Amino acid sequence: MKTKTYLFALFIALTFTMCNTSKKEDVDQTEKTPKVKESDEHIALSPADSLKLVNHQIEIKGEVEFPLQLTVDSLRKMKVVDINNLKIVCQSGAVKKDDKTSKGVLLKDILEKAKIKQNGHKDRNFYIVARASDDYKATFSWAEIFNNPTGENTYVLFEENGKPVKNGEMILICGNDIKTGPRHVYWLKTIEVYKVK
Ligand SMILES: Nc1nc2c(c(=O)[nH]1)N[C@H]1C(S)=C(S)[C@@H](COP(=O)(O)O)O[C@H]1N2
Ligand SMILES: [Mo]
Repeated sequence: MKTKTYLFALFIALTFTMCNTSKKEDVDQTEKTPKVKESDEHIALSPADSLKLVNHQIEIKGEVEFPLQLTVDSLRKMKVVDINNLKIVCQSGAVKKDDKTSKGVLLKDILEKAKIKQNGHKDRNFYIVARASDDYKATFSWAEIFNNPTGENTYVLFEENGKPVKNGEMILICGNDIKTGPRHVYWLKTIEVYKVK
């Protein structure tokens, strides 16, 4: 009888100890977790830091026959399109920019120059990532660019309202999106072509 009481007491004691230990761990873990930065936070960069993000050329790479490096000058030698009334609207609904006139080259023309490596006409499952030097990115599909009106309204811009673009030298923009902010990539660095595995 005594042994039973003793064992029972021991069981209760152990249970409490274990509960306390796990609780302690929980508390420790939350204390160790660093405060996560809000991913949609707008960080104000110093002029010097934002200059570091500027690229004088963009690279077209990945699943292409002819990887390219394009500057504003090389874009000017391609088929330049005048775009009117381009509004950049954030996902929040805020109007960020209202360009009366802009100049750019169709992403489709750039990708045709680089020539996506396709194995026959059924090989169409590619995606295209436009990436900036701050690692902001936007994604397009092959079908959107080559078999959809979106392809006729997606550009690499180099001029806005008669002036060079701000925040880098080239911006990728899709004029067909409902909110144009998300696929407006400034500090453009690379256009990467990937095949769906
Ligand atoms: N490289 C880069 N491009 C970017 C962003 C960014 O943080 N980095 N922000 C995007 C967002 S959320 C919007 S709404 C538009 C306009 O942003 P702005 O207000 O910073 O000009 O650009 C987009 N392009
Ligand atoms: Mo935004």
